[in-house]
Amino acid sequence: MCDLPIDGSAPRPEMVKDRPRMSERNPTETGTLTRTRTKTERQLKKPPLFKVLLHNDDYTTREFVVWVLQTVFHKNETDAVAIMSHVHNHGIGVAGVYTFEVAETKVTKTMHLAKAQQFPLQLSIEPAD
Ligand code: TYC
Repeated sequence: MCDLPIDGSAPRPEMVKDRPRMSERNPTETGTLTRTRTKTERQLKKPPLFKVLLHNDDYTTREFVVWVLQTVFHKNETDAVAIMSHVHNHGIGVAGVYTFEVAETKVTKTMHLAKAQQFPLQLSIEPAD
């Protein structure tokens, strides 16, 4: 899927995902017929993934941690309670696995929410294997 102009005008090059890139067109213009691989045919690199880790503390309420896991990390109640309990019992646990920017945004949001309630909740990010 890509966004095309709604007025029916020609899409700009960056809107067309399957258009061959300049670097892939026949550069010598010899008249030789070449076939360029579409984006679907090219090897698409998967981005590196990162774990968002939740750290236990003695002050943040279980209820707040479950709420954060549901609202920021989109866990259902069962999974949220299981993750919170794991962190409570083992000291650390995975809230979710994301690309770096998404992981960073979730950490920032959660820290702000925790600070607003004066909870010392700590999170960290580490590369997923
Ligand atoms: N240990 C906290 C309590 O007993 C609960 C808690 C769980 C806090 C997970 C932080 O990441 C955490 N109230």
